Amino acid sequence: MFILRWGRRGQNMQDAAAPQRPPRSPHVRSILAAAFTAILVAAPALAQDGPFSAWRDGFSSTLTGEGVRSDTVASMFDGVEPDDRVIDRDRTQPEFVRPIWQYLEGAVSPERVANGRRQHDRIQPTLREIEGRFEVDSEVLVAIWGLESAYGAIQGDFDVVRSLATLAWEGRRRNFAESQLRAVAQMLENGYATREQLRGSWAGAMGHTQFIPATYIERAVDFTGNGRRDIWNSEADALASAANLLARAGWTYRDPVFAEVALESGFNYAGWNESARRTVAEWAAQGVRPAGGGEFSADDLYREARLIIPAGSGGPAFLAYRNFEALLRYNNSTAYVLGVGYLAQSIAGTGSLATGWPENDPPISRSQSQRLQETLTAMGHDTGGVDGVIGPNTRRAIREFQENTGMEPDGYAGRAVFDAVMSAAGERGL
Ligand SMILES: [Ca+2]
Repeated sequence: MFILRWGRRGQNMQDAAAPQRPPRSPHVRSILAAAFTAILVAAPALAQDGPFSAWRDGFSSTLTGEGVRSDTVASMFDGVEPDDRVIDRDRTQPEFVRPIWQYLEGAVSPERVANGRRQHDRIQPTLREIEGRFEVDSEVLVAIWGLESAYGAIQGDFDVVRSLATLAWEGRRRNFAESQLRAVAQMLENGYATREQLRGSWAGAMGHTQFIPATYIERAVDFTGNGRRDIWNSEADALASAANLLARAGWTYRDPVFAEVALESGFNYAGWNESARRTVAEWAAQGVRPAGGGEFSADDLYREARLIIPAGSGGPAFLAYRNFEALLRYNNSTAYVLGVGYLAQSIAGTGSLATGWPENDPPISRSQSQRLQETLTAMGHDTGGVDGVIGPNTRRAIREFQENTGMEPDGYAGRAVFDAVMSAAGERGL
């Protein structure tokens, strides 16, 4: 079994790699999202209330009404026009869902691991100081850095104010974009950044660790003590800011993020759900075992964890500990957190997964997901609508179908369950 304790080299680690398109994060947006190759399908048309200038003038008045100086507002919006590239990216959804194993392969590529080790060595004194102050494991910080910006190499070159103004005007994410722009105004007025410095991803994530403005205001720190929280140019400020975010999200120093586990034959999938938290002792009583054999340690038995099975019963299973939940606060995606964990492990040592991924049972596409939802609904299983997105309701409907037909009810929307549903529907003349 593999449980990694951070901070020491030469431990077991996994090599394999992961995902779904990471959903948009509440705190930062992963550059990994950009790595998802996709055939782009237009989302439903969105209504803009009027010309861009109308939104800009209205929001400018709102900001000054809230006490933002008019020269600050002018510096933000003077000469800014909407950016079509931002609208395109916001309106398109990928047709193909990238399998988690392909995502992990990219996230934990040999090059990223080698660069991570090199960076970890290069800035070790700084990392040690950050660990000392925030009690967050340095390999995890380096892994986040590697996934967010390729260790600072790819920070994004969009004008963040222009991107956010475009999103606010477009309307679908207006509340998000306007609250980020309020944070931008605060950044400028506090002298945290210059207008020219505000560059980043198309959705407003900035710097080495890709913080959106509101996260910057809440969590960025000036670790170097020069009066600036410089997440664009100071690795120390950026990594300490990520450490601060994780510390505030409940990180426990030197605790594992997750452990791969094996499920005994006869494991009761019907009694499992991915949000249930139990002690490892309780999981063990239900037939959950360390993946590499042996027994859980005494320390492990008292930890609380969720059991996650990201690619269904044909793939690996993991106990997700508290630090896993803290990393979800950084980017709310299971694939992303597994990627950070694997990369951190790989930077600290080497290893591999005990269980392979079900490469013959890849996740189904968006249009197949819609067809699956329609068909399950016609068969009497409530998927909570037909939107092509596999969420908790659809997973529950899949599990009902799987249970009725003698499959393991794991809720995984892969090719195998899709074929089984289509064939059952055909037999019933649906
Ligand atoms: Ca600084």
